Amino acid sequence: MNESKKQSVQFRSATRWVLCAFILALAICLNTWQNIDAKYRTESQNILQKHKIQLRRYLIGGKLKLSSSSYEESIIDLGSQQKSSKRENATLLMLVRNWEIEGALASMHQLEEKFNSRYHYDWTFMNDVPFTDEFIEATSAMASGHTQYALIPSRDWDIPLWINRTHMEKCMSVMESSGVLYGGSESYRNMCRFNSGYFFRQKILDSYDYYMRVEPFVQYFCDFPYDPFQVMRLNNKKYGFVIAIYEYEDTIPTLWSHVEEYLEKNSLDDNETLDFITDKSHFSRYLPIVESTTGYNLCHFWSNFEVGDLNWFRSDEYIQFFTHLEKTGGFYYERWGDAPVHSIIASALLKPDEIIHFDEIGYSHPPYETCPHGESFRQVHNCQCNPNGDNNIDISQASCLMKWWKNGHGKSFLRPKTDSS
Ligand SMILES: Nc1nc2c(ncn2[C@@H]2O[C@H](COP(=O)(O)OP(=O)(O)OP(=O)(O)O)[C@@H](O)[C@H]2O)c(=O)[nH]1
Ligand SMILES: *[C@@H]1O[C@H](CO)[C@@H](O)[C@H](O)[C@H]1NC(C)=O
Ligand SMILES: *[C@@H]1O[C@H](CO)[C@@H](O)[C@H](O)[C@H]1NC(C)=O
Ligand SMILES: *[C@@H]1O[C@H](CO)[C@@H](O)[C@H](O)[C@H]1NC(C)=O
Ligand SMILES: [Mg+2]
Repeated sequence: MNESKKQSVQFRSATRWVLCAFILALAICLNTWQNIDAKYRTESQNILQKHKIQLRRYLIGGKLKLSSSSYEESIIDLGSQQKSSKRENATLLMLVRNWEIEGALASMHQLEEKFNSRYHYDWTFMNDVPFTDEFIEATSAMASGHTQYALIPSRDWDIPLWINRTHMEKCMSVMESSGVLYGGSESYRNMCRFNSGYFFRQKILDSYDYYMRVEPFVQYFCDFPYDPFQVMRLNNKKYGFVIAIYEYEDTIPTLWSHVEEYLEKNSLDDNETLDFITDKSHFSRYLPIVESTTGYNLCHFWSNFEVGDLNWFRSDEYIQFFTHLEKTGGFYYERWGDAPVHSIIASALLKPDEIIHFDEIGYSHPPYETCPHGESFRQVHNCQCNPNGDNNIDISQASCLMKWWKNGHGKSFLRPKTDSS
């Protein structure tokens, strides 16, 4: 054999070995892929099976325990009736500016997908200036129910004439320079006063019993397991919330003293719910996140999501209380939010079981969100949220929910036993 022939044979046998090694590697890989493939297939079948069992137990009226603050069978059982239920006398409600159209549509799309496409409730939009054609067209197209639009009259929105503007402007610039959120904003103050005492008196809402408030760029994480309006009516609820947090005290320096003034003159038949906003104890896991300097613990239901009974808001008791607060000028000289005002009046006038925490509604209004904790619940209702994530406020330090559980209605096993129970 000459040299070149020898090299060629060596080369060919080397090629054969490389080829063999390659085929062997390929075979091993394929085998592993197949194993992984099979593993995924089994896993996904298991999950499907688990999901099916849960869905069946849920839909066929078994007693699957949902994540619920109330443990009231009547509310949990509504889940299985949802398909046959008819519409309540209610509307979805958004106060919004024309330039917020993108956020308005984003919120609408989510609420339609997760809830309203099954019910077709009306959408009501309110604005202090006329809505543009573009806004009306786009929101009407997004809604699965009728849409209607209202222009807020100046007397319900703008600064009342009896407000001392010189004084107001002085207060505003002090608040602004000390960094109070929206401390220098006049329009934010109009919005808060309107949402505290005037939205429910707009003519366009006269024909409804209930509303659900919607804001631009909020999110709904789960398919609604029930119609919240129906839950409200069947259980005689007047106010519903999903998140409760602490207010910034420097927005409401004198609010509580005016509340006390009112309560001294108008004694309550039943002050049980007040414990929610006056309980200053804290839970051993946490140091208090805020210390208030008054009897008010600063807890309030976060009003960017709320479901309310309009007839309660329209009642003399609510309006008298609101009017007493309004006359002090605090909406303008300070920067009272509609959330503490709703919450304080509700806690004074309503019984604990007339307020409901909608534990089953996953919701986000930056920077906070709430996500149902029950794993089965999240699977059955296609939730897109992480109950253990940092943003879930439910039992974090910034949340007042534990105070609601303790003093309000709901997880009654957390409350000390009274003689009657
Ligand atoms: N028409 C109108 N709507 C307003 C005005 N100011 C606020 N709003 C609406 O009132 C609601 C509350 O206002 P936001 O600006 O969201 O106030 P917020 O939720 O306290 O604060 P953010 O953290 O900024 O969301 C939203 O639905 C706004 O679209 C206003 O001047 N005119
Ligand atoms: C309005 O407020 C200013 C500044 O606080 C005060 O000097 C003035 O007397 C007030 N005017 C009235 C009519 O009360
Ligand atoms: C809906 O509620 C309004 C306000 O309470 C009431 O006037 C109206 O009659 C109700 N409509 C129906 C169909 O019940
Ligand atoms: C509720 O009323 C009782 C009896 O009048 C009183 O002792 C108690 O301090 C009141 N609670 C609050 C929070 O005001
Ligand atoms: Mg907002």
